[in-house]
Amino acid sequence: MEDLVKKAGLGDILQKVKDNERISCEDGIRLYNSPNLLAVGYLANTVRERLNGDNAYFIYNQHINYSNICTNLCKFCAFGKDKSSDKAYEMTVEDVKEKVRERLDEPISEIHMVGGIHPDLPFSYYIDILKGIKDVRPDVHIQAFTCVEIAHLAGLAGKPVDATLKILRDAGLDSIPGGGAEVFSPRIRELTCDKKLSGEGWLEVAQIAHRQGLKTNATMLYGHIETIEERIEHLDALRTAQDETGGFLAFIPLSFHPKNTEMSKLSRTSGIDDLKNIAVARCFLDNFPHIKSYWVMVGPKMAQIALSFGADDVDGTVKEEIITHMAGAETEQAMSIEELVRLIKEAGRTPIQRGTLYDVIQTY
Ligand code: V47
Repeated sequence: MEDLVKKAGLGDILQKVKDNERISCEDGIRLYNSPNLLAVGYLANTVRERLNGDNAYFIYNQHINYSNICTNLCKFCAFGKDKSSDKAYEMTVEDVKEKVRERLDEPISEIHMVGGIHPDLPFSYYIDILKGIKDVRPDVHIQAFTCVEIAHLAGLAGKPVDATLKILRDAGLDSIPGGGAEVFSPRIRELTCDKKLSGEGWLEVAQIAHRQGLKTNATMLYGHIETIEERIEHLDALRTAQDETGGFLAFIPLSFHPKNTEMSKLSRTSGIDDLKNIAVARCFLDNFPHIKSYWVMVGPKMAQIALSFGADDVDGTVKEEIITHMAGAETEQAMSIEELVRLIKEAGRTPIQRGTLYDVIQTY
């Protein structure tokens, strides 16, 4: 394989990877531009195995989207709706509790909860849904509210982000998911999500969370109008932030799904691009412990192959995924533990059911 990498003109990057030396932005761009997927994958797999051996993680989780009403109405999103839309919905605190109650017989360890930027729900609503979940399921880990929502909640609370996070944590918040990062580039934000919190703002919220010991994830929405340079700028900003505050757990590249969005004329991402994003991220984000291939977006088959191209996590059981399915995802809405374990074993990896903070619940 090393010969293949050298023939692909990536021998210098191979040397850096072997020496555990950081690759540069130029190296990252070369990896993206390389037509030799196997060479890029080999480099990523080397980093993956150094950091995570043969481990491949998944989680037993439940997704709850408390409301799709949103004032940002990003062009790439099929989930967010104006309040006046007949497709708009909003769960009451009791509805959220019922969702949790319905699945109390399952060994769910994490609830992943996000929603739109709602124009008029009060701050108390967010506190009440966190407390309501913990009332019904006290031991569950709540990973909720993207950095974009947290900034909005701080506005509602009339307090700095730091103080707002402390209030949310007291109510039951345990960690923050990686959504809302999109592509940090101001050009992309201007063209696709001009009302959304800026990239700098997103990173600032994540770093404030890290400084108080709260773990967060990071994403990048790829495969629309962003350039390779903009992808690398995004990864570079994440890597720099992680050097400073160290609280990111996982990076998840999110493949753009165009259906029912204002960008529906664009095509879905290709398999090559899906694997490249995993592989380049694994090589570039040397300070991120985990790279997740989110099976809901890329499909279980691609997530399985991604385990040899840098990924060490496939997310989890999920169930009732709305955001990607409204944008045309054709994947199932849920996977069982048995399916996840089979998928991972077939890839030659060791399936590990994890908690949110990558604590081992069971090895299969
Ligand atoms: O914030 C919106 C993105 C995100 C589309 O942290 C779209 O572990 C593709 O962040 N096509 C929500 N993507 C999902 C998310 C996530 C998922 C799984 C695990 C984790 C984690 C985070 O999805 C949004 C936005 O960035 N998104 N519309 C679309 N049409």
